[in-house]
Amino acid sequence: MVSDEVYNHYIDGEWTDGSGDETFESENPATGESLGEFRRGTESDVDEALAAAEDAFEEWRDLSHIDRAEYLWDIYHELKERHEELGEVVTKECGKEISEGKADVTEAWHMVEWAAGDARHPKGDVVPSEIPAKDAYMRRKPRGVVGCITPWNFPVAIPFWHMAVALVEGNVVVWKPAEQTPWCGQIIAEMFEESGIPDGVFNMVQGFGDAGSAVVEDSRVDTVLFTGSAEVGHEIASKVGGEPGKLAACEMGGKNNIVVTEKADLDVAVHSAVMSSFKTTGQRCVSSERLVVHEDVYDEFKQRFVETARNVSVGDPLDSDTFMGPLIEDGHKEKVTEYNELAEREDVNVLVDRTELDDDEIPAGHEDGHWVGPFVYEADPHEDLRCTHEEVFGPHVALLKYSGDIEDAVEIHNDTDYGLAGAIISEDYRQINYFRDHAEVGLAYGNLPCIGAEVHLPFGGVKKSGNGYPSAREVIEAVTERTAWTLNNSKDIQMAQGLSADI
Ligand code: UN1
Repeated sequence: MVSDEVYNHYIDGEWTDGSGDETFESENPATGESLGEFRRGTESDVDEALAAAEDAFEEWRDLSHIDRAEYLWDIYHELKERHEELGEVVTKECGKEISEGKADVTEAWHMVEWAAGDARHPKGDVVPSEIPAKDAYMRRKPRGVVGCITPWNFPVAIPFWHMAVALVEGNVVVWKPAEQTPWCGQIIAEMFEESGIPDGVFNMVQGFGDAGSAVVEDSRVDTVLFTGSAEVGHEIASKVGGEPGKLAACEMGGKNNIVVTEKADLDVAVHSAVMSSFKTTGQRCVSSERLVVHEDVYDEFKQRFVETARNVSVGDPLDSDTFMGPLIEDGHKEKVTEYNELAEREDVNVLVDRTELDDDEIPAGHEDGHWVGPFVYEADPHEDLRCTHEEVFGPHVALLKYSGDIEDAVEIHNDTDYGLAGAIISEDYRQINYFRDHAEVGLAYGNLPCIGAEVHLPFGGVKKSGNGYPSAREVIEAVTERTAWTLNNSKDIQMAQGLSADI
């Protein structure tokens, strides 16, 4: 990008500069350079987008699933063809190292493939009836206008988690991309334009929280899909929850754990923990910030994990040898730094502190990046510390030593308000089964990192991590209504429950 152009919103099949005068810049978090200038959406831009979407709904819903999916297949091919280029854009705009930038695009086309392929699958159920002449079905209908609010950390994949199924099911969409990744938003909107999707079916308004709130609060929106911070998600869920007929599916953060039992293979344990804690610089909602390790293997695990945390490479995310890129923005660097300082005040035992990188660790030309390295400490799992219970969203990791059996480990695992992802590392099937059945999470992993979910599994959490699934295959529940459809194939009115039909 980096051109003189100011990039617009995409509303009703047109690129429009909207009603506001303000613009904002996308910043490369590894260098601080500007990647482009974008219009900042206003309430009135959202209003226009919602009006266009409402108008488009009647015709769009009358197309078949298969015809609607055709537009998505175009986008699927486009995502594949532009894999390298788009992967680089993701990396430049959100700072994830390059294999992650590309994986984000891959995850997006997986989601589109799932949604468009699903157009040809059976929908609903054929249900038996008490009365032989009656046919009974559960059918699905689109809910209408779906408002999508997506985060910066998966700027290509998550928008498709929200939008692909919603569109194939016959809904229309108003989308606000994250303000940190408008360039990815721009490219996705261009793909929709090129697909020839009817005007108003897909609309994008760039901007900040005020534009997002305008989407959430408008009564024309039937479903709000949100992926992002717990703070915003809970606000959305409670606002929308008070409006009859409106629905919100929100997937939020986590304070995710990996349990390493005395029966663990320690190579698998260290590898899984390093991937889960440091990939994406800890900025996945599924990243692990708590490692619950049995006393029998604690010392060896600690020595190996700490060694890796000290040496893991932080640097230019476009360089394929880099393991961790920068944090997304300055404000986030401040937040992570504050949590690292808080941990010290809470008197934990700090094992690795790379809050400030040494000058020679920062690649030339990247001095303005938002750099941070791993921060690792050990703490008492039974103490009610803020640093071991609040989500940091960075490479801030607690080692929590436990003794006893798997029941004790799972009790510690479940001792947070969140419940998104968790993993157990063990070679013992009884421990694995116990974890699978008792870990309070939506995504449970055995002998794997707790990042890297695939799109055809449900993706969502329990407790403070979510209500509903704004993502992957379960999103269908949030974007469709169920109708119980019953048809009488005789001239007689016969009632269920033995009710007399005599008049
Ligand atoms: C997120 O962290 O916000 O499971 C989403 C994963 C990815 C999605 C993460 N497929 O790690």
